[in-house]
Amino acid sequence: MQRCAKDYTDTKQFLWTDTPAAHDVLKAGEKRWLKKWRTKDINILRRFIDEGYTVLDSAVASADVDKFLADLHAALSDPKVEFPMTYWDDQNTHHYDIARHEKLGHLEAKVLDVHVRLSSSHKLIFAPRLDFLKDIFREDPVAFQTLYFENGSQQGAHQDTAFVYTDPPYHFVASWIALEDIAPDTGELFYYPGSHRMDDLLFAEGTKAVRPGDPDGPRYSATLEQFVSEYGFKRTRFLPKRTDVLFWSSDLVHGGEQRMRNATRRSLVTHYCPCSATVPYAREKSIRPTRLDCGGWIVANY
Ligand SMILES: O=C(O)CCC(=O)C(=O)O
Ligand SMILES: [Fe+2]
Repeated sequence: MQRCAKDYTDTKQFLWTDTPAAHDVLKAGEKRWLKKWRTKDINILRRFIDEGYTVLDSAVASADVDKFLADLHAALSDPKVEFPMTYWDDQNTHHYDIARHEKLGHLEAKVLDVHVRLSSSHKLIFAPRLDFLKDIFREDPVAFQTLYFENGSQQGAHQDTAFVYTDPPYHFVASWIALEDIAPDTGELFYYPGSHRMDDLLFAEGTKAVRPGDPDGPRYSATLEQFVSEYGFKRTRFLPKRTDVLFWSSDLVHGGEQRMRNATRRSLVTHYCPCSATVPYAREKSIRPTRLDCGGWIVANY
């Protein structure tokens, strides 16, 4: 893979928090911060700028987690309900399938886009504390992809920019909502603080996004791990309490640890972009975001 410095002179490509000027912007806005900014603790933003991730403790309501999990598990047991999911089987074949309990333990098993199927997900993905996203986007966020994990994904190290696209690029942030206390060895999320500011690694066609059949694809995670270690970034494991929420910047290197024991690791990932950004699938299918009663915006691919 080719290494290429990020061109920060093209400021429109980046969210302000990801630019080298981010701390100046924050300082300039700091006086107004108490009144105008949604984040009541400015260190949360500082950490997001410097480390590419931040954590909000107890950011969603426990009762809302209960309701969401009850609705989801009822849907997965109901033969009349067909939610989509993807996973890899033991023969290394990728599947797009109907989500059922017994398939949730497969490698990278994800139930897709629950935000357009279960209204009880809205209280989680648009919980008031998650308004923090408006400070990063300076406009309303649109939830454009959700992934439910019953177990650890065991997904190799990656940057979401290899798989998730927005126009302008880098214009998205992910949230990871802990739906139970997460124990070690359950395939917990890992990440490398600061890695969102590394040079870009480009695939064979010169893109940050991986294309089907790309010759660099099979070695991508190993190459990225090597790159991260050259920078000296330290691998950190996320062992949150139920209702804690982690946010990561589009280019933060992360993945799922190996599962060393048979235990659940329930979590909900949401990718959000600013209202003015576009997601290719929405443009191609001419679908526009829908506004929910709670004020949040959603769009979905599946
Ligand atoms: O939760 C995990 O194990 C990884 C999730 C992830 O990388 C993602 O959804 O982008
Ligand atoms: Fe990811």
